[in-house]
Amino acid sequence: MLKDDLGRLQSDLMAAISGAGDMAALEVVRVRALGKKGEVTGLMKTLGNLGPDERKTAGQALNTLKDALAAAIEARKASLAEADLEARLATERVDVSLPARPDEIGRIHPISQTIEEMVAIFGEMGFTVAEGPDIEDDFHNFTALNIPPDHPARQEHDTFYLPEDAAGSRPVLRTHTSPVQIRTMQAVKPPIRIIVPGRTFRADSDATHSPMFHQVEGLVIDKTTHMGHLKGTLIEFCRAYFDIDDLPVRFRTSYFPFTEPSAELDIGCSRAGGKLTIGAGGDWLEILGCGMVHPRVLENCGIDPDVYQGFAFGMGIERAAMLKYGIPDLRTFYDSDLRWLRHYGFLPFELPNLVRGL
Ligand code: 2NM
Repeated sequence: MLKDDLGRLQSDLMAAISGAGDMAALEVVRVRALGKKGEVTGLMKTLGNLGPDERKTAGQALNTLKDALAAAIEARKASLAEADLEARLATERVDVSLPARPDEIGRIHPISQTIEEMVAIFGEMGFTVAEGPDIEDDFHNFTALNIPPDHPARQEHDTFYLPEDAAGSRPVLRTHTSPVQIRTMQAVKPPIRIIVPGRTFRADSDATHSPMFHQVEGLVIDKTTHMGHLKGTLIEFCRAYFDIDDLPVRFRTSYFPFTEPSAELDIGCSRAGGKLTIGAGGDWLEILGCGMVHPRVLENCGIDPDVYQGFAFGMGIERAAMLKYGIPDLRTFYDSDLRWLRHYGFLPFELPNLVRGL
């Protein structure tokens, strides 16, 4: 084995490596040089026929060659990969300043749209949006809201409990957004005027219940806030949301542990011929729950009930969206079905505002 032969082999293979135009061609060269039946591997196998001194020199030379080839192949691989990436970046370049293509435009989910509508209506009245964690502790989700220890809502059956934490208490997935009202009352001195849209969780799943759903709740606290403010705010909200100026509304006595007195608000509707029409006919449809915040709830949050009082309300967003937009099945909200979204979704440029109308 001559030094010249090795030199020629090295320059041949190096030329082949740098000439390889893609990964496949490079792999062919690698197999030809270093594969089981490759040229360098073949020479390695002949070392056994040499005398000890010759074997040592030739072995070292072959190893050096092998290392040089392997390094050259890796370097070529890296530069091919980079060229590949450059080519893809060049062909897949997107001009983000171009207008959206009308046929491929995305849609706003009806839940997002409904939240935006509610935020626009309450925003006009001076409410701001508050948010809080999905995972809550027992105090904020139940105790502070005057929900007693034996209340059915606390049962395993209705509430998703998480494993016990280090302190021995069990966090919950919030069953309503009211813990955000509690956190707000703990943190800020009244006057308070907030709405709280967000995800809520209850262990319930059938045609009209989803284990994850959305609520909007609201809270107003001030020194002279009274039931008249509650009625005016919620009647105005319903008429704006359903866009019916003379929408019939009635308040029906109810019970919640966190409000006293409590009521549910019904809106007028017709069910003639099995078809639901909002705003017409002699029937009623429940739309939200409300009441004057219970003095014990105020106290639990460090607000003096002899100085402050207020009202709160809550409603389901999916239900409100289904009623307004004629969406018949709750479960379709979470299917991520693009055909459904194209049908029931909203264009991004149609986001609600009260100037143009909802
Ligand atoms: C409802 C109905 C009535 C409510 C009460 C409170 C708080 F924190 F202020 F006590 N937040 N939300 C409330 C009252 C919620 O949902 C049907």
